[in-house]
Amino acid sequence: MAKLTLYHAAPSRSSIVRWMLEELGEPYDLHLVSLAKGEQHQPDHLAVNPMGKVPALKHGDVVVTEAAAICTYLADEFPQARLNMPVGDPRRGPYLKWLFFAPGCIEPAMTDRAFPRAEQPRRGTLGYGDFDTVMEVVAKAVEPGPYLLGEQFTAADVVIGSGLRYGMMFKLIPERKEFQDYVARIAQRPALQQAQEKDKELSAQAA
Ligand SMILES: N[C@@H](CCC(=O)N[C@@H](CS)C(=O)NCC(=O)O)C(=O)O
Repeated sequence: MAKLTLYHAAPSRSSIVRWMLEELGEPYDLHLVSLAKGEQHQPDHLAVNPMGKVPALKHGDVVVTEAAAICTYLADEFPQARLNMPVGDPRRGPYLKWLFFAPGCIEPAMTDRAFPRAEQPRRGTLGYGDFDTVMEVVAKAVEPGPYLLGEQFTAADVVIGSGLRYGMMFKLIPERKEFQDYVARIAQRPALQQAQEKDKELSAQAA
């Protein structure tokens, strides 16, 4: 089987992919990248991810970057883990919507809120519209539970769940009851707990 290698720094957005890998239960290697030492800008890393960022994933000869794309890729490559929605399943539409919604709407809405622009663009020019609508749409989606698509936990929960967890941790997302309840549910996932435990050990070693 082709080897999986995660280019990782803990804690960072590559922790999203580490959680996804733990959910898959497939063996993987880590290639640690010290962001503090600027290793992400060194030629050997730029050859893997010309954006100079983590995460990146190597699967055999395939390289995938962008956390949400990596999670989508892994879910489809390892369907036995039932973290994807296969082509032909009507739930694949909303599943893909949520995988794109995190980097396409939640993240830019959070960033714009954290670093306001000198001049606020018209709502129609922003792909995410406005912060409050983004929050309302996500809150309504996670409220029924247990997961975004109902009973089945998917890669979309890894991606959206990570965005909500980090957003609330850094006070960039309101601590609404819908978000708190959803984040509390996903915090019960043994794979997330394992990923966090392993990342904690890594951070301690690096300190
Ligand atoms: N759009 C990318 C963002 C990745 C990203 O910004 N990673 C940060 C760590 S959280 C990074 O590598 N920063 C180092 C740098 O930009 O120098 C994704 O979703 O994977």
